[in-house]
Amino acid sequence: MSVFAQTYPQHIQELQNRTRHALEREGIDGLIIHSGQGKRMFLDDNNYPFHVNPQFKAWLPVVDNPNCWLIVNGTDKPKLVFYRPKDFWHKVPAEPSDFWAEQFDIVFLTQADAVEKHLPFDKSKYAYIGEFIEVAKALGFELVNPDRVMHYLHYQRAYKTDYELHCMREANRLAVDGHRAAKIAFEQGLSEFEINLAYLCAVGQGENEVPYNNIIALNENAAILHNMQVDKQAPADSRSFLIDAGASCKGYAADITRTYSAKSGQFAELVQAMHQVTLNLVDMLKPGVVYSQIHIEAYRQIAGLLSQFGVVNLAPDDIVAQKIVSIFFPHGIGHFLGLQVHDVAGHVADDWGTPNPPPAEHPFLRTTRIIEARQVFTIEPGLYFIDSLLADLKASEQSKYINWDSVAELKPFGGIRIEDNIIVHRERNENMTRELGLN
Ligand SMILES: [Mn+2]
Repeated sequence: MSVFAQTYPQHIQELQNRTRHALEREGIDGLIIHSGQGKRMFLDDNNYPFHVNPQFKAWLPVVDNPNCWLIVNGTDKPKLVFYRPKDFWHKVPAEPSDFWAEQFDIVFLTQADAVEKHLPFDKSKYAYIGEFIEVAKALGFELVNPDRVMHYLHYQRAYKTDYELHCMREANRLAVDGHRAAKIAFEQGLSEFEINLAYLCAVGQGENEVPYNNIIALNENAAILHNMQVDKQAPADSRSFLIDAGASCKGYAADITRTYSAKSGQFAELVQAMHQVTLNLVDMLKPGVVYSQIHIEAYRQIAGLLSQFGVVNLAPDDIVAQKIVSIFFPHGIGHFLGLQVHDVAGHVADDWGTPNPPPAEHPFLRTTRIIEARQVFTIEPGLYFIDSLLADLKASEQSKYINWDSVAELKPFGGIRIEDNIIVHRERNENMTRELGLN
Protein backbone atom coordinates (compact mmCIF):
# COMPACT_ATOMS: atom_id res chain seq x y z
CA MET A 1 0.00 0.00 0.00
CA SER A 2 1.35 3.43 -0.87
CA VAL A 3 2.23 5.89 1.84
CA PHE A 4 -0.65 8.04 0.56
CA ALA A 5 -3.16 5.21 0.94
CA GLN A 6 -1.82 4.44 4.42
CA THR A 7 -2.12 7.95 5.75
CA TYR A 8 -5.24 9.16 3.94
CA PRO A 9 -7.90 7.71 6.32
CA GLN A 10 -6.38 9.69 9.20
CA HIS A 11 -6.37 12.82 7.01
CA ILE A 12 -10.11 12.41 6.39
CA GLN A 13 -10.68 11.81 10.10
CA GLU A 14 -8.89 15.07 10.90
CA LEU A 15 -10.97 17.00 8.34
CA GLN A 16 -14.12 15.41 9.79
CA ASN A 17 -13.10 16.60 13.27
CA ARG A 18 -12.39 20.12 12.05
CA THR A 19 -15.69 20.22 10.17
CA ARG A 20 -17.65 18.99 13.20
CA HIS A 21 -16.03 21.61 15.39
CA ALA A 22 -16.69 24.45 12.92
CA LEU A 23 -20.32 23.38 12.48
CA GLU A 24 -20.99 23.06 16.22
CA ARG A 25 -19.47 26.46 16.83
CA GLU A 26 -21.74 28.11 14.26
CA GLY A 27 -24.87 26.00 14.67
CA ILE A 28 -24.78 24.78 11.07
CA ASP A 29 -25.74 21.28 9.87
CA GLY A 30 -23.28 20.78 7.05
CA LEU A 31 -21.00 22.15 4.34
CA ILE A 32 -21.66 21.81 0.63
CA ILE A 33 -18.29 22.24 -1.06
CA HIS A 34 -18.31 22.98 -4.78
CA SER A 35 -15.26 22.00 -6.87
CA GLY A 36 -16.00 24.88 -9.27
CA GLN A 37 -17.16 25.48 -12.82
CA GLY A 38 -15.58 26.09 -16.17
CA LYS A 39 -15.19 29.77 -17.08
CA ARG A 40 -15.77 30.77 -20.67
CA MET A 41 -13.47 33.31 -22.31
CA PHE A 42 -15.13 36.49 -23.53
CA LEU A 43 -16.77 36.08 -26.98
CA ASP A 44 -15.21 32.66 -27.29
CA ASP A 45 -16.24 29.04 -26.94
CA ASN A 46 -13.12 28.00 -25.00
CA ASN A 47 -12.68 27.96 -21.22
CA TYR A 48 -9.88 29.33 -19.10
CA PRO A 49 -7.80 26.62 -17.42
CA PHE A 50 -9.80 25.14 -14.55
CA HIS A 51 -8.56 25.79 -11.01
CA VAL A 52 -10.31 23.81 -8.33
CA ASN A 53 -11.66 25.29 -5.09
CA PRO A 54 -8.88 24.74 -2.52
CA GLN A 55 -11.50 23.77 0.08
CA PHE A 56 -12.51 20.92 -2.25
CA LYS A 57 -9.03 19.60 -2.94
CA ALA A 58 -8.34 19.68 0.80
CA TRP A 59 -10.55 16.57 0.96
CA LEU A 60 -9.49 14.59 -2.06
CA PRO A 61 -6.88 14.67 -4.82
CA VAL A 62 -9.32 15.61 -7.58
CA VAL A 63 -8.06 18.85 -9.08
CA ASP A 64 -9.31 18.70 -12.65
CA ASN A 65 -13.04 18.02 -12.45
CA PRO A 66 -15.52 20.92 -12.30
CA ASN A 67 -19.17 20.50 -11.22
CA CYS A 68 -18.36 18.14 -8.34
CA TRP A 69 -19.83 18.58 -4.89
CA LEU A 70 -18.92 17.38 -1.40
CA ILE A 71 -21.51 17.12 1.34
CA VAL A 72 -19.89 16.88 4.77
CA ASN A 73 -21.07 17.24 8.34
CA GLY A 74 -18.11 15.85 10.27
CA THR A 75 -20.00 12.76 11.46
CA ASP A 76 -21.52 10.89 8.52
CA LYS A 77 -19.41 9.42 5.76
CA PRO A 78 -18.72 12.29 3.32
CA LYS A 79 -20.84 12.22 0.18
CA LEU A 80 -19.20 13.02 -3.17
CA VAL A 81 -21.26 14.06 -6.16
CA PHE A 82 -18.81 13.24 -8.95
CA TYR A 83 -19.29 14.78 -12.39
CA ARG A 84 -19.23 12.30 -15.28
CA PRO A 85 -20.99 13.94 -18.21
CA LYS A 86 -22.03 12.18 -21.37
CA ASP A 87 -19.57 13.98 -23.60
CA PHE A 88 -17.89 12.98 -26.85
CA TRP A 89 -15.87 16.21 -27.13
CA HIS A 90 -13.84 15.88 -23.94
CA LYS A 91 -12.32 13.10 -21.90
CA VAL A 92 -14.81 11.97 -19.27
CA PRO A 93 -13.24 11.37 -15.83
CA ALA A 94 -13.04 7.68 -14.93
CA GLU A 95 -15.13 6.28 -12.10
CA PRO A 96 -13.02 6.84 -8.98
CA SER A 97 -11.16 3.71 -7.92
CA ASP A 98 -8.03 5.23 -6.38
CA PHE A 99 -7.06 4.93 -2.71
CA TRP A 100 -9.24 7.85 -1.69
CA ALA A 101 -12.50 6.65 -3.20
CA GLU A 102 -13.56 4.35 -0.35
CA GLN A 103 -13.73 7.29 2.05
CA PHE A 104 -16.77 8.67 0.21
CA ASP A 105 -20.28 7.65 -0.70
CA ILE A 106 -20.10 8.50 -4.39
CA VAL A 107 -22.96 9.36 -6.71
CA PHE A 108 -22.51 10.37 -10.34
CA LEU A 109 -23.76 13.52 -11.98
CA THR A 110 -24.20 13.53 -15.76
CA GLN A 111 -25.59 17.06 -16.09
CA ALA A 112 -23.96 19.92 -14.23
CA ASP A 113 -27.27 21.72 -13.64
CA ALA A 114 -29.02 18.65 -12.22
CA VAL A 115 -27.17 18.64 -8.88
CA GLU A 116 -30.14 19.80 -6.83
CA LYS A 117 -31.58 16.32 -6.26
CA HIS A 118 -28.33 15.30 -4.53
CA LEU A 119 -28.31 18.24 -2.11
CA PRO A 120 -30.28 18.58 1.16
CA PHE A 121 -33.84 19.77 0.52
CA ASP A 122 -33.81 22.32 3.35
CA LYS A 123 -30.66 24.36 2.80
CA SER A 124 -31.23 26.90 5.56
CA LYS A 125 -28.66 25.24 7.84
CA TYR A 126 -26.15 24.27 5.17
CA ALA A 127 -23.34 26.50 3.99
CA TYR A 128 -22.19 26.66 0.38
CA ILE A 129 -18.38 26.75 0.20
CA GLY A 130 -17.18 27.83 -3.20
CA GLU A 131 -16.62 30.55 -5.74
CA PHE A 132 -19.94 30.61 -7.63
CA ILE A 133 -22.20 32.80 -5.49
CA GLU A 134 -24.91 33.05 -8.19
CA VAL A 135 -25.08 29.26 -8.41
CA ALA A 136 -25.38 29.06 -4.62
CA LYS A 137 -28.19 31.64 -4.58
CA ALA A 138 -30.04 29.93 -7.42
CA LEU A 139 -29.88 26.65 -5.49
CA GLY A 140 -31.38 28.39 -2.45
CA PHE A 141 -28.35 28.74 -0.14
CA GLU A 142 -28.46 31.66 2.26
CA LEU A 143 -25.18 30.82 3.96
CA VAL A 144 -22.39 31.36 1.45
CA ASN A 145 -18.77 31.05 2.59
CA PRO A 146 -19.64 32.19 6.13
CA ASP A 147 -16.71 34.22 7.49
CA ARG A 148 -16.32 32.42 10.78
CA VAL A 149 -16.41 28.97 9.19
CA MET A 150 -13.84 30.05 6.62
CA HIS A 151 -11.59 31.53 9.30
CA TYR A 152 -11.71 28.30 11.25
CA LEU A 153 -10.96 26.06 8.27
CA HIS A 154 -8.22 28.34 6.98
CA TYR A 155 -6.54 28.65 10.34
CA GLN A 156 -6.54 24.89 10.90
CA ARG A 157 -5.17 24.26 7.43
CA ALA A 158 -1.77 25.48 8.62
CA TYR A 159 -1.40 22.18 10.58
CA LYS A 160 -0.65 19.51 8.04
CA THR A 161 -1.66 15.87 8.45
CA ASP A 162 0.85 13.10 7.72
CA TYR A 163 -0.84 12.57 4.36
CA GLU A 164 -0.36 16.22 3.45
CA LEU A 165 3.30 16.13 4.50
CA HIS A 166 3.85 13.16 2.17
CA CYS A 167 2.18 15.05 -0.67
CA MET A 168 4.46 18.01 -0.06
CA ARG A 169 7.61 15.86 0.08
CA GLU A 170 6.61 14.35 -3.25
CA ALA A 171 5.91 17.80 -4.74
CA ASN A 172 9.41 18.84 -3.63
CA ARG A 173 10.91 15.71 -5.19
CA LEU A 174 9.29 16.50 -8.54
CA ALA A 175 10.34 20.15 -8.39
CA VAL A 176 13.93 19.22 -7.55
CA ASP A 177 14.05 17.05 -10.70
CA GLY A 178 12.91 20.11 -12.63
CA HIS A 179 15.48 22.39 -11.02
CA ARG A 180 18.28 19.99 -11.95
CA ALA A 181 17.14 19.90 -15.58
CA ALA A 182 16.79 23.69 -15.67
CA LYS A 183 20.33 24.18 -14.37
CA ILE A 184 21.67 21.99 -17.17
CA ALA A 185 19.62 23.94 -19.73
CA PHE A 186 21.11 27.20 -18.36
CA GLU A 187 24.63 25.79 -18.65
CA GLN A 188 23.85 24.91 -22.28
CA GLY A 189 23.04 28.56 -22.94
CA LEU A 190 19.34 28.03 -23.74
CA SER A 191 16.70 30.78 -23.66
CA GLU A 192 14.33 31.41 -20.75
CA PHE A 193 11.55 29.87 -22.82
CA GLU A 194 13.58 26.72 -23.52
CA ILE A 195 14.73 26.42 -19.91
CA ASN A 196 11.09 26.55 -18.82
CA LEU A 197 10.21 23.73 -21.21
CA ALA A 198 13.14 21.66 -19.93
CA TYR A 199 11.86 22.24 -16.40
CA LEU A 200 8.26 21.25 -17.15
CA CYS A 201 9.40 18.21 -19.09
CA ALA A 202 11.51 16.95 -16.18
CA VAL A 203 8.69 17.55 -13.70
CA GLY A 204 6.16 15.95 -16.02
CA GLN A 205 3.63 18.74 -15.50
CA GLY A 206 2.20 21.28 -17.90
CA GLU A 207 2.04 25.02 -17.34
CA ASN A 208 -1.46 24.69 -15.91
CA GLU A 209 -0.53 21.84 -13.57
CA VAL A 210 2.38 23.45 -11.71
CA PRO A 211 1.15 25.45 -8.71
CA TYR A 212 2.14 28.91 -9.99
CA ASN A 213 3.70 30.50 -13.05
CA ASN A 214 7.35 29.57 -13.12
CA ILE A 215 9.78 32.46 -12.81
CA ILE A 216 12.68 31.84 -15.18
CA ALA A 217 15.09 34.76 -15.47
CA LEU A 218 18.49 35.24 -17.09
CA ASN A 219 20.86 38.13 -16.37
CA GLU A 220 19.13 41.47 -15.58
CA ASN A 221 15.72 39.78 -15.70
CA ALA A 222 16.58 38.18 -12.36
CA ALA A 223 15.84 41.61 -10.87
CA ILE A 224 12.19 41.32 -11.96
CA LEU A 225 10.61 39.64 -8.94
CA HIS A 226 7.89 37.95 -10.99
CA ASN A 227 9.50 37.61 -14.41
CA MET A 228 6.75 35.70 -16.19
CA GLN A 229 7.10 37.00 -19.75
CA VAL A 230 10.05 34.82 -20.70
CA ASP A 231 12.39 35.76 -23.53
CA LYS A 232 12.33 33.31 -26.41
CA GLN A 233 15.77 34.40 -27.62
CA ALA A 234 18.81 33.26 -25.64
CA PRO A 235 21.08 36.15 -24.62
CA ALA A 236 24.53 36.33 -26.17
CA ASP A 237 26.04 35.86 -22.74
CA SER A 238 24.19 34.00 -19.96
CA ARG A 239 25.80 35.35 -16.79
CA SER A 240 23.23 34.43 -14.16
CA PHE A 241 20.05 32.43 -13.79
CA LEU A 242 17.25 32.75 -11.24
CA ILE A 243 14.55 30.08 -11.22
CA ASP A 244 11.54 30.11 -8.90
CA ALA A 245 9.51 27.07 -9.86
CA GLY A 246 7.39 24.47 -8.12
CA ALA A 247 5.46 21.29 -8.72
CA SER A 248 2.17 19.85 -7.55
CA CYS A 249 1.35 16.56 -5.88
CA LYS A 250 -2.30 15.71 -5.27
CA GLY A 251 -3.09 19.41 -5.06
CA TYR A 252 -0.17 20.38 -2.78
CA ALA A 253 2.57 22.76 -3.84
CA ALA A 254 6.34 22.99 -3.81
CA ASP A 255 7.90 26.46 -4.21
CA ILE A 256 11.68 26.43 -4.70
CA THR A 257 14.09 29.11 -5.89
CA ARG A 258 17.72 28.80 -6.91
CA THR A 259 20.18 31.24 -8.43
CA TYR A 260 23.27 30.27 -10.42
CA SER A 261 26.28 32.16 -11.69
CA ALA A 262 27.89 31.09 -14.96
CA LYS A 263 31.36 32.06 -13.77
CA SER A 264 33.20 32.35 -10.48
CA GLY A 265 33.68 35.82 -9.06
CA GLN A 266 31.90 38.24 -6.79
CA PHE A 267 28.37 37.37 -7.89
CA ALA A 268 29.04 33.64 -7.45
CA GLU A 269 30.36 34.36 -3.95
CA LEU A 270 27.28 36.41 -3.16
CA VAL A 271 25.08 33.48 -4.26
CA GLN A 272 27.01 31.16 -1.95
CA ALA A 273 26.70 33.62 0.92
CA MET A 274 22.94 33.81 0.33
CA HIS A 275 22.70 30.00 0.62
CA GLN A 276 24.19 30.37 4.08
CA VAL A 277 21.69 33.11 4.98
CA THR A 278 18.83 30.80 3.93
CA LEU A 279 20.22 27.99 6.08
CA ASN A 280 20.75 30.32 9.06
CA LEU A 281 17.16 31.53 8.84
CA VAL A 282 15.80 28.00 8.41
CA ASP A 283 17.47 27.18 11.73
CA MET A 284 15.34 29.86 13.36
CA LEU A 285 12.11 28.02 12.46
CA LYS A 286 11.14 26.60 15.83
CA PRO A 287 7.84 26.12 17.63
CA GLY A 288 7.10 29.24 19.68
CA VAL A 289 9.08 31.69 17.52
CA VAL A 290 7.07 34.47 15.85
CA TYR A 291 7.60 34.19 12.09
CA SER A 292 8.03 37.98 11.79
CA GLN A 293 11.22 37.65 13.87
CA ILE A 294 12.78 35.62 11.06
CA HIS A 295 11.99 38.40 8.62
CA ILE A 296 13.63 40.94 10.91
CA GLU A 297 16.71 38.72 11.25
CA ALA A 298 16.77 38.35 7.46
CA TYR A 299 17.09 42.14 7.25
CA ARG A 300 20.11 42.02 9.54
CA GLN A 301 21.80 39.22 7.62
CA ILE A 302 21.17 40.77 4.21
CA ALA A 303 22.56 44.03 5.60
CA GLY A 304 25.58 41.92 6.57
CA LEU A 305 26.04 40.85 2.95
CA LEU A 306 25.64 44.41 1.65
CA SER A 307 28.36 45.51 4.04
CA GLN A 308 30.67 42.52 3.55
CA PHE A 309 30.54 42.73 -0.26
CA GLY A 310 31.12 46.46 -0.21
CA VAL A 311 27.80 47.42 -1.80
CA VAL A 312 27.01 49.74 1.09
CA ASN A 313 29.78 51.52 2.98
CA LEU A 314 28.22 51.11 6.40
CA ALA A 315 28.19 48.56 9.19
CA PRO A 316 25.23 46.11 9.03
CA ASP A 317 23.31 47.72 11.92
CA ASP A 318 23.61 51.13 10.29
CA ILE A 319 22.37 49.75 6.95
CA VAL A 320 19.26 48.53 8.79
CA ALA A 321 18.90 51.82 10.69
CA GLN A 322 19.17 53.83 7.43
CA LYS A 323 16.34 51.68 5.95
CA ILE A 324 18.49 50.68 2.99
CA VAL A 325 17.80 46.93 3.13
CA SER A 326 14.34 47.04 1.52
CA ILE A 327 15.82 48.62 -1.63
CA PHE A 328 17.75 45.40 -2.17
CA PHE A 329 15.29 43.01 -0.49
CA PRO A 330 11.79 44.34 -1.13
CA HIS A 331 9.72 41.22 -0.33
CA GLY A 332 8.84 39.05 2.65
CA ILE A 333 11.10 36.28 3.96
CA GLY A 334 8.56 33.56 3.20
CA HIS A 335 5.08 32.16 3.71
CA PHE A 336 2.94 29.17 4.53
CA LEU A 337 2.95 26.48 1.87
CA GLY A 338 0.26 23.88 1.21
CA LEU A 339 -2.83 23.60 -0.96
CA GLN A 340 -1.96 27.06 -2.24
CA VAL A 341 1.54 28.25 -2.90
CA HIS A 342 0.98 31.21 -0.59
CA ASP A 343 -1.18 29.31 1.82
CA VAL A 344 -3.94 31.05 3.73
CA ALA A 345 -4.31 32.41 7.27
CA GLY A 346 -0.88 33.97 7.70
CA HIS A 347 -2.29 37.22 9.07
CA VAL A 348 -4.62 36.02 11.82
CA ALA A 349 -4.01 35.51 15.51
CA ASP A 350 -6.57 32.73 16.08
CA ASP A 351 -9.22 30.61 14.39
CA TRP A 352 -11.84 33.36 14.85
CA GLY A 353 -9.87 35.43 12.35
CA THR A 354 -8.63 38.10 14.74
CA PRO A 355 -6.36 40.27 12.55
CA ASN A 356 -2.62 40.00 13.07
CA PRO A 357 -1.28 42.24 10.29
CA PRO A 358 2.39 42.55 9.32
CA PRO A 359 4.42 45.35 10.94
CA ALA A 360 3.90 48.68 9.12
CA GLU A 361 7.50 48.75 7.90
CA HIS A 362 7.23 45.19 6.50
CA PRO A 363 3.95 45.24 4.52
CA PHE A 364 4.87 42.36 2.21
CA LEU A 365 5.44 39.80 4.97
CA ARG A 366 2.88 37.05 4.33
CA THR A 367 2.72 35.48 7.77
CA THR A 368 2.98 36.86 11.27
CA ARG A 369 1.85 33.74 13.13
CA ILE A 370 3.64 31.92 15.91
CA ILE A 371 5.46 28.94 14.44
CA GLU A 372 4.13 25.53 15.48
CA ALA A 373 4.82 21.90 14.66
CA ARG A 374 3.23 20.51 11.46
CA GLN A 375 3.41 23.88 9.76
CA VAL A 376 5.21 24.14 6.43
CA PHE A 377 7.02 27.30 5.38
CA THR A 378 9.23 28.70 2.70
CA ILE A 379 12.34 30.68 3.62
CA GLU A 380 13.46 32.85 0.71
CA PRO A 381 15.91 35.69 1.31
CA GLY A 382 16.96 37.67 -1.72
CA LEU A 383 19.10 40.54 -2.93
CA TYR A 384 18.32 42.34 -6.18
CA PHE A 385 19.47 45.27 -8.26
CA ILE A 386 16.12 46.77 -9.31
CA ASP A 387 16.28 49.88 -11.51
CA SER A 388 13.27 51.72 -10.09
CA LEU A 389 14.28 51.14 -6.45
CA LEU A 390 17.92 52.05 -7.11
CA ALA A 391 16.77 55.27 -8.78
CA ASP A 392 14.82 56.14 -5.61
CA LEU A 393 17.91 55.36 -3.54
CA LYS A 394 20.15 57.46 -5.74
CA ALA A 395 17.84 60.44 -5.28
CA SER A 396 17.74 59.99 -1.50
CA GLU A 397 19.86 61.11 1.44
CA GLN A 398 21.26 57.57 1.68
CA SER A 399 22.89 57.71 -1.76
CA LYS A 400 26.18 58.76 -0.20
CA TYR A 401 26.50 55.45 1.63
CA ILE A 402 26.24 53.39 -1.56
CA ASN A 403 29.21 52.13 -3.52
CA TRP A 404 27.70 52.83 -6.94
CA ASP A 405 30.63 51.21 -8.77
CA SER A 406 29.92 47.98 -6.97
CA VAL A 407 26.21 48.28 -7.80
CA ALA A 408 27.11 48.80 -11.48
CA GLU A 409 29.30 45.68 -11.43
CA LEU A 410 26.62 43.46 -9.93
CA LYS A 411 23.61 44.87 -11.77
CA PRO A 412 24.12 42.82 -14.98
CA PHE A 413 23.49 39.69 -12.86
CA GLY A 414 20.02 40.91 -11.82
CA GLY A 415 19.59 39.39 -8.41
CA ILE A 416 19.59 36.41 -6.12
CA ARG A 417 16.93 34.43 -4.28
CA ILE A 418 17.44 31.09 -2.51
CA GLU A 419 14.23 29.43 -1.33
CA ASP A 420 13.78 26.16 0.58
CA ASN A 421 10.60 24.40 1.78
CA ILE A 422 10.61 23.32 5.42
CA ILE A 423 8.38 21.21 7.65
CA VAL A 424 8.60 22.26 11.30
CA HIS A 425 8.48 19.25 13.61
CA ARG A 426 8.41 19.46 17.40
CA GLU A 427 12.07 18.45 17.76
CA ARG A 428 13.62 19.32 14.42
CA ASN A 429 13.17 20.94 11.05
CA GLU A 430 12.83 18.92 7.88
CA ASN A 431 14.25 20.94 5.02
CA MET A 432 12.57 18.94 2.25
CA THR A 433 14.46 20.73 -0.50
CA ARG A 434 17.95 20.18 0.93
CA GLU A 435 17.20 16.60 2.01
CA LEU A 436 16.55 15.85 -1.65
CA GLY A 437 20.07 17.02 -2.37
CA LEU A 438 19.33 20.34 -4.07
CA ASN A 439 22.02 22.65 -2.79
MN1 LIG B 1 7.77 31.47 -2.29
